[in-house]
Amino acid sequence: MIIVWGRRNSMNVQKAMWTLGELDLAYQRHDVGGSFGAADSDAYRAMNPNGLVPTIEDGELVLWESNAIVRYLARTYGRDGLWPKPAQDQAQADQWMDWAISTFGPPFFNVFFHLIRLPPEKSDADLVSAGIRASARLLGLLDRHLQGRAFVCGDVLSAGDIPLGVMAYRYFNLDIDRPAAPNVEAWFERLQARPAYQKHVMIPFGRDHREWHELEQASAGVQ
Ligand SMILES: N[C@@H](CCC(=O)N[C@@H](CS)C(=O)NCC(=O)O)C(=O)O
Repeated sequence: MIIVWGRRNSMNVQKAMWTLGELDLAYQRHDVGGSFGAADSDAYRAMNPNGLVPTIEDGELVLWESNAIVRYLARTYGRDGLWPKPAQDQAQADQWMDWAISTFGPPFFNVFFHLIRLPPEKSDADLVSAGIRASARLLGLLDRHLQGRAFVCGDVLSAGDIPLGVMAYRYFNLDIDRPAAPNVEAWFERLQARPAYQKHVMIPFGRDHREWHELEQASAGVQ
């Protein structure tokens, strides 16, 4: 049984949860982070000195950093291509996972954070506009890559789709202008058809701690 520490509306926690769902692995999740606190406790920091979510435990292994968690789960329990066998395909999966957090993530995070998580009076409109432009430009690059491919590494979903897929749900559900990106849109449609994506990613954002706490009380027991 894999233990997951983290709140369900965190993008980084969702990468781990979606991967667990795709692999049909048994898990138990504990609410930590945001309004659920505890990420700053000594006990939690003994597992994850960053005081951030997610952290997973698998037997003796304690692991943090969401992309490392996705890779570990896909490598250890992967089947049907989640961690592809050819080294070249693994490298492609790595490439898109790293690109998601290092290149697409920072400008897009500004958009999401300033539109959803900050109160309007604290939101920086210039940062949001610049982030929207950069996100659209970068997704244009992904759009060209996805031409003729169902998923980022080819015909089947791989770890390479996971970080980008979690961000895509946010991108396509924000009230922003989006230039057409037909291949990204078709890929996003394919993700939305997956039960594990529906369960772990297609959930409300929770604008703030209070709203998310209320939403979680209404869905008590959802793992
Ligand atoms: N690089 C880390 C970043 C982790 C991170 O920033 N997690 C956020 C949630 S997405 C967090 O813990 N925020 C504080 C909190 O939820 O209390 C990873 O990918 O796991």
